[in-house]
Amino acid sequence: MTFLAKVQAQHPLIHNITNMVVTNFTANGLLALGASPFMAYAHEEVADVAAMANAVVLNMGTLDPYTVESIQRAGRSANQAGVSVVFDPVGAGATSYRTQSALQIIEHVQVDVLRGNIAEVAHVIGQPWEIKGVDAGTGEGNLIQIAEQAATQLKCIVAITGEKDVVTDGQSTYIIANSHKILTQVTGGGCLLSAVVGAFIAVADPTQAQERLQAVAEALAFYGIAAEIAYEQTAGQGTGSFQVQFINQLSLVTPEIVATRALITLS
Ligand code: ATP
Ligand code: TZP
Ligand code: MG
Ligand code: MG
Repeated sequence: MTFLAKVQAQHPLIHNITNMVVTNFTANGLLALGASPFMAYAHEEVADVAAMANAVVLNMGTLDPYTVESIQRAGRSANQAGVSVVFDPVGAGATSYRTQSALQIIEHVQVDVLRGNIAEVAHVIGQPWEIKGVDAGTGEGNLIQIAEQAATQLKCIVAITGEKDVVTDGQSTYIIANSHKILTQVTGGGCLLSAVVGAFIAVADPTQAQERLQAVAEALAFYGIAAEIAYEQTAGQGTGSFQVQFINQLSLVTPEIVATRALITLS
C-alpha cells in the first residue's frame, strides 16, 4: 500500500504551528489529501496537542518569541511521545533573529524531517547562501552535498526543494523531478508541502528508517504531480485558478496516478 493510500485511509491528525500567511491554505491542503489538520499555539495546550497528534509540523514563517516558545514546547512533547516532527525553517538566514531561532529550535527539539529551500537549510548548518525574505537566491555550494551534510549533522531526513527536489537521510539520497515552477507563485507552496510531508511520515512505520525516507520522497512526488496536473488544467488562466485547481488535485490524485507518474530516482 502506498503512503498516500494510508493517509487517505487513516486520516492522520497533524498538529501545525505555522504562519499567518498560509494557515488556511495549509488546513485546506491537508484536508484535501485526507489528513486532519489542527492548528494550536497556546502554551497551555501545545504539549497536549503534540502528544495526541500523529505528526507535528513546526514552521517559523511569522516568528515572534511567543511562537518560538510554542514550537519548542510542542517539539519537546512530540519527542517524548514518539510523534514525528517536521521543521520548516522559513526565512532562516534572512535575519539574525530567524537564524538564531532556527538554531535554538534544533538545539531543543530532535527534528525528524527538515524541509526548506536551499538557502534556509544552508543557514541552519552554518553555510552561506543568498536569501531574499523567504525565497532562496543563488549560492556556491552543491545541493546534494548540503542536503547530505545537513542530514548527517542533524541526524534527520532533509528535504530541500526548488527546481529539483532532494530527499536524503545522509546515506540514501533521492531526486524527485515532479513539480511545476508556478508553485513558486503561490504563497505557502513550500509551507503546505512541509505539512503534507507531516501527513506522509505520520503513516510510515516509525521503526523503519528506509520506509520513512520513502514516505517523504513519495510526499514530494505526490505534491509535484498534483501541481503538474493542476497546471495542465489551468494553463494560461493565472495563478489564482492554479491555486484552486491545485487544492482540487490534492484531493483527486490517486495512489495509481502517483505510481504511474512519480519521477523518483536514487542519486
Ligand atoms: P521559497 O520560499 O524559496 O519559494 P519554499 O519554502 O516556498 O521556498 P519551494 O522550494 O518553493 O519551497 O518548494 C515548494 C514546491 O515548489 C516544491 O514542490 C518544489 O518542487 C516546487 N518548486 C520550487 N521551485 C521550483 C522550480 N523552479 N521549478 C519547479 N518547481 C519548483
Ligand atoms: N512571509 C512570511 S511567511 C510567508 C511569507 C510570504 C509564507 C512563505 O511560504 P513559502 O511556502 O515558504 O513560500
Ligand atoms: Mg516557494
Ligand atoms: Mg518556505
